[in-house]
Amino acid sequence: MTGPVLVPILGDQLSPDISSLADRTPEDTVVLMMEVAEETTYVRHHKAKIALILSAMRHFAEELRAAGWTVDYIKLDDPENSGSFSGEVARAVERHRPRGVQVTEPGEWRVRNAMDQWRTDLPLRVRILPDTRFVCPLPDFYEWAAGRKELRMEWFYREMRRKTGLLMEGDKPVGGRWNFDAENRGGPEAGLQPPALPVFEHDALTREVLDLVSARFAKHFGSLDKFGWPVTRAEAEAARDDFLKYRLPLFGKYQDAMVAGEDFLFHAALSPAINIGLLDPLDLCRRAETEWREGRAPLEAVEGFIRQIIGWREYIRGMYWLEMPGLADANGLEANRPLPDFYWTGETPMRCLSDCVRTTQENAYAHHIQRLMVLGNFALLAGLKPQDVADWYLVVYADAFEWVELPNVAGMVLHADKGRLASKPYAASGAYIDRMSDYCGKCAFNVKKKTGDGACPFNALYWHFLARNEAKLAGYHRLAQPYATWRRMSEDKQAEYLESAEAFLATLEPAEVGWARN
Ligand code: FAD
Ligand code: DLZ
Repeated sequence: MTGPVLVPILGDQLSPDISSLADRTPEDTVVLMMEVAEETTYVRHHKAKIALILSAMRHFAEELRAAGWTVDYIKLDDPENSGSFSGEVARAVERHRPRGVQVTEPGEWRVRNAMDQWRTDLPLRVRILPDTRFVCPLPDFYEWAAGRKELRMEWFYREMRRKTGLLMEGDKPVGGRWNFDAENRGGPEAGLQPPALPVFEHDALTREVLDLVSARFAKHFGSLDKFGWPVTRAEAEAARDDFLKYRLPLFGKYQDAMVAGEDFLFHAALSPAINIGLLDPLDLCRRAETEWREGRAPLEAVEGFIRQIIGWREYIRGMYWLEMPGLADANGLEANRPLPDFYWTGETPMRCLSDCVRTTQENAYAHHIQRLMVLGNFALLAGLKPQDVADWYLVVYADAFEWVELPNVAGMVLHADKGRLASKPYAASGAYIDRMSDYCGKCAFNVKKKTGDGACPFNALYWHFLARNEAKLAGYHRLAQPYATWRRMSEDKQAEYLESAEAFLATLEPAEVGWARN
């Protein structure tokens, strides 16, 4: 057969070295990029997430064209747009009469199924190539997981350190330890002033996209007022350099801290750029290592940062593909309470929760500890249904793709996978939030009060969670101490906690249907 090879590039594959282009030449390749309704609405994404992806896609098409590639770009409002990847690939096959289709595997199970179907439906060869932007190829992850009883991130991370040579001296970790987490638990300090994040000006392409999103997705969650995510490779590189210079040195120390109104603290805020392909994760880690080697950032900060990327990020991705499709329906703790309305509105007197929803709404971002220990901890303790919670996280964050969102929600936060991913649920009472944040001082609730009117709801919810899951969790070694404390309590005290939690749970308004899915 003659004709070019058709290379579809998806909205999170915006890397010039993507595997689908690696063996291609511009002369006999047509790149296909598709803005499609199915992707913009399979969940009702935050407006800023849609704007980020469409603007970055349009800029990437320009980047490819400037490098000599032919790009067939389908815009969302093109009248002939069929609305799905499969429909658009079929139409492009009609238009270009290619001799084959070559595509990099997608980040989501749902899209992988669609791609597999192309092999049956299209009258030509369809090659689906591995995504080489990850450090650990999936077959290697499956091999690592095979036969292990416990799939703990820490062991996997050490393998990745050995594989990449990052922070290694021969076969030993630099500094004599693999992990400097103990040094990375600083709470907020009075007067802590993190440097401002760079905000990128909107060019004509971005303005056009922002207008489109405002008009077409007006009812989706979130605001565009503060939209300033990097949408080009050059902007992403500027954001990266800004992080390495101004925030990496204190990244470790304040990694777990939360400060009301300080939405990014010393975090990288690079996950959207990494996930859509504007930054290469391994290159980013090598640059972070250089900051330590050249004396500009301490080892505990750099090790902590590198662990997030070659440790957690890679491990989470492996776990997604290992555990799907079952992970999407997992509900190991049989939690069935619907998502409360305040996750969408922020209207709750609990200051920690309302601040975390506010930054989510304004920035399509909350940092890790807000996602895990405030929004996630509440979902765990209140027994929210995992699928409602997963939908919420998938909608609201600019960096959310199912491969990374779902294992974090179902595994790390909700223990819905019965501990495949985390050795114990990250359940915590108000005392943790008080220690790690400045939220509690000005909250309507009293974090020191355990039960009754005005008590911080996290306190009673914590014991309610342990008590109602005793049959499932009491055998966990790492929960032995809290269960011993629970059993030592008088029956009256236990009843007080349970009644207090029940009274609070009865006040929760379930969210209206339709926020996350049509
Ligand atoms: P930093 O705190 O500066 O960390 C640096 C980088 O490490 C991040 O950019 C990210 O690439 C990586 N990283 C850190 N922790 C994780 C992790 N647990 N899993 C994967 N990568 C990690 N991250 C996403 O990219 N997309 C998601 O949809 C997502 N959903 C999450 C849901 C829950 C319930 C939780 C607890 C975490 C989730 N995370 C997700 C992980 C983490 O919260 C974000 O990666 C981080 O907040 C992004 O902000 P940052 O770039 O400032 O990260
Ligand atoms: C998230 C998203 C959105 C909102 N829109 C598009 C789009 O119009 N076109 C596209 O190619 N990709 C989009 N994406 C990203 C895809 O959902 C993502 O590539 C797949 O889910 C695979 O991870």
